[in-house]
Amino acid sequence: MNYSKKPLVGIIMGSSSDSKIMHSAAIILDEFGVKHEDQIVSAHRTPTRLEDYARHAEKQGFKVIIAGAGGSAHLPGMSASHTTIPVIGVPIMVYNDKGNSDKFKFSAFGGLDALLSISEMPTGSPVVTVGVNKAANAGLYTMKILANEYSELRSKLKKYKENQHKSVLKESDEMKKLGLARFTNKKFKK
Ligand code: RP5
Repeated sequence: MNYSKKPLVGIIMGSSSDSKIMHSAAIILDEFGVKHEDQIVSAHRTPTRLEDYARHAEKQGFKVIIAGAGGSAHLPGMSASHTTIPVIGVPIMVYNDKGNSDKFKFSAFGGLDALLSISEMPTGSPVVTVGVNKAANAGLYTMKILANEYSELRSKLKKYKENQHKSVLKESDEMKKLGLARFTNKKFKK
C-alpha cells in the first residue's frame, strides 16, 4: 500500500478552534508525502461519533490516529479506548477567539489540564502524549511509527535530522562571525 495514495493517518480534534494548533501535524505529514484524513470529533458534543469514528478508522486501515483536544481533553483517551490503532494525543492550550467575549478565551490551566487528561490514562488504555501544542511532534512521531513499515519514510526522517543538524551549524557559524549582540539583533529585531 502506498502511503501517499490512501490515508493511513487520521487527524481529529475536538473543535475547529484546535485547527490552529493541529495544522502543524498536517504540515509535517504533507512534507513527508503521507496522506491523512482530517475531521472534527468532539468527545462531549458528539459522543456517539467517537465510536463511529473508531469503526471508520479501522475500516480505512489507519495506522495512527493523531487526536488533539483542550481542557479536560477526553478525545484522545476515549478514541484509544475504542480501537487498537495507536493514538497520539496533542494537549491543546485553549485559545478560543471564535466568540466576542474575552472572558473565556484561555483554559484555566494553560494546557496543563489537557496534558494531564491525555497522559494520565489509566493502565490498560495508553495514549502517547506530546507536549502542549506540540502537534508537529505528533506528526514526526507518526513518521517514526510508519517508518517501521515504509523504508522510504525512514530515509526521509534521516534527511530531516541531517537538515536540522545543518541548520544549527549554519546559525552557529553566523553567530561566531557576527558576535552574539549583532546576531541577536539581526535575527530577532522587530
Ligand atoms: C475542547 O474544548 C476542544 O478540544 C477545544 O480545545 C476546547 C474549546 O472548544 P471550543 O469552545 O473552541 O469549540 O473540546
